Amino acid sequence: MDSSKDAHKAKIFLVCGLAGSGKTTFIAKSRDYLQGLGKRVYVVNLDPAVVNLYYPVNLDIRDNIDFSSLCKDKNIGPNGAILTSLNLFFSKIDQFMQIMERKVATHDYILIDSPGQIEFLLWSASGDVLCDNLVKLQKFTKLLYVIDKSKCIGTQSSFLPSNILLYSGLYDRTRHLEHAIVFNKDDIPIATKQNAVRNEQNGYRKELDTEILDSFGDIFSKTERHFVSSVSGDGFYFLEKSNIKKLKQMGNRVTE
Ligand SMILES: Nc1nc2c(ncn2[C@@H]2O[C@H](COP(=O)(O)OP(=O)(O)OP(=O)(O)O)[C@@H](O)[C@H]2O)c(=O)[nH]1
Ligand SMILES: [Mg+2]
Repeated sequence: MDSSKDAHKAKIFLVCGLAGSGKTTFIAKSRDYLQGLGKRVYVVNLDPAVVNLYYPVNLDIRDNIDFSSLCKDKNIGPNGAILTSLNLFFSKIDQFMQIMERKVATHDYILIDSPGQIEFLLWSASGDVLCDNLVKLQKFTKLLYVIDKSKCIGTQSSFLPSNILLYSGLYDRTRHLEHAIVFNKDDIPIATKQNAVRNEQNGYRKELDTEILDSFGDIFSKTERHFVSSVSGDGFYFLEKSNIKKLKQMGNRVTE
């Protein structure tokens, strides 16, 4: 890539997280938000099993992999078939990266949606191959780990620790990428004792932060955290570097 092309490179966001955390909805809202600011956005879908996408996709793994036939032909269940699909897809990483190389020069953002089977990033070769190649192409490749915030406190008390354990593994494996944790579904009220007495968001965030930091201080204290609603669109300004000052004023941890 020549130096004139290097001057402009799309930021890459690789969006991952457990099934149902809201990755696809988050991508759809991010796309709308960024396009509303006049940014050129390229969207990649890496979920071979998704039925409905909430956004127009530019590059879709489903155009290359026939998920149903794969399950049938190899006699494997859906989870295994998702990982196999990704392995097959990224066995042609050169072709994928040729496209990415072109798009990084012509767009402002590349958003990559991924399946809830985060094993592909945790211990599968396809995750390594993808991350290594992306970061080689664009230093600003950021892994956004999406967590369903509405499940974090209350009856489902194992939800947050489970997520953090998984994230810790991911963090270890993808240290060469930038990272942020996105607490999604910020619009959903959480029915807890603490929640009942809190009147404003910042109070709750402090509680959540404290709980996280007490349990898994090191990794979380090093990681940016953002609170968004992929339904209302609140909180998406963090995607834009120009909003760093605003984020700092609001007390968010940000890296520059
Ligand atoms: N209230 C609320 N619901 C949300 C939000 N984000 C996603 N959802 C809902 O959560 C459900 C799951 O959202 P998806 O975007 O499909 O989640 P996903 O992480 O892509 O799921 P998988 O692809 O299956 O791993 C859907 O019913 C969404 O409408 C949010 O910010 N607020
Ligand atoms: Mg999805």
